[in-house]
Amino acid sequence: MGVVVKNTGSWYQVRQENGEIVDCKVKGNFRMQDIRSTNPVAVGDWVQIERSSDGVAFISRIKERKNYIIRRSPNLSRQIHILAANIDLAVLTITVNYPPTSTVFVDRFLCASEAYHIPVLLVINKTDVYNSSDTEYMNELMYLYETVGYPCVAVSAATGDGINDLRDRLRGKVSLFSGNSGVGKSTLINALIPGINLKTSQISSYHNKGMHTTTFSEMIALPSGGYVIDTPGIKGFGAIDMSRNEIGHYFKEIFEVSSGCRYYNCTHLHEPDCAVLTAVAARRISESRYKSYTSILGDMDDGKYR
Ligand SMILES: Nc1nc2c(ncn2[C@@H]2O[C@H](COP(=O)(O)OP(=O)(O)O)[C@@H](O)[C@H]2O)c(=O)[nH]1
Ligand SMILES: [Mg+2]
Ligand SMILES: [Zn+2]
Repeated sequence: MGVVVKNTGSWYQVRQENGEIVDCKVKGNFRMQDIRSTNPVAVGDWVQIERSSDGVAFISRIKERKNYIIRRSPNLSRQIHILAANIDLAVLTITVNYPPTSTVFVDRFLCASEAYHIPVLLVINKTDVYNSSDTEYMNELMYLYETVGYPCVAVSAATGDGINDLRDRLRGKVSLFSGNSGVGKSTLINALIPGINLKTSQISSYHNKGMHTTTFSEMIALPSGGYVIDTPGIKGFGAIDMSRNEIGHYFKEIFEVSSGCRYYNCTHLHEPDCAVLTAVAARRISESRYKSYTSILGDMDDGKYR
């Protein structure tokens, strides 16, 4: 068995157990778990390869996935693209400033990762350029998310601060790197793997999103053990099928408190005897998390999720 580390069009790079990388094609018509996807095999898939008589290597079998994340094509609504499979950890890199990251963006990501059952590590990068109020806000965010149950690590890819701590947390895992453009994902991977030299984007204005400099997802082996997956141009997870009632399940602290609501199908917006509203009023649930929750519900009403 080998693991798919890169996919460029119809070719797949498979890393064998002995470390050898083999270029492969896909054999015949693959149907995996009834998924209608544009790619039958994804980065992170464990596969069996065979060689044909003329020496071409083919992927002949895919091991059942423990999870996978998708991007839905906006126009062909039934078609999906599998971004990556078998992820142990989703690493969401954010910056408090340069550029600022909204908590709604973070909470949407956390909500989707709960739905996918993928643990998240929050990495706050660029600590080297933060002034005292940026740092104060960063500490508040770290306190909030640690309390909710998401580990956080503050780093500077530029100075190397916190990188050893981050490296320890990635050891032996397949980690998917996500986050807005310009937050320093590629720079972080370069800091973790000296000599890899991923292209980074110089962004002229932090008010603009950085340019996407890489185009294919790639799984990169960490010298300390494990892999990182860089999904260029992908800020987070694709939309996932969630019903209105499920959203509250994917906010850990809302879910925990919601057993105290009077109605089993409480939306926590306006119902009487809502334990969530009580907890928000008492500041046991953070206002920013609650706002993100209502904002996702609002998106559903606008048809952004199906
Ligand atoms: N000051 C500072 N700049 C950083 C840091 N990490 C990345 N950058 C810069 O931020 C910009 C975007 O980085 P890049 O790695 O391309 O971001 P990506 O789009 O998330 O992959 C580049 O100009 C980097 O040099 C950091 O820790 N501190
Ligand atoms: Mg990048
Ligand atoms: Zn409620």
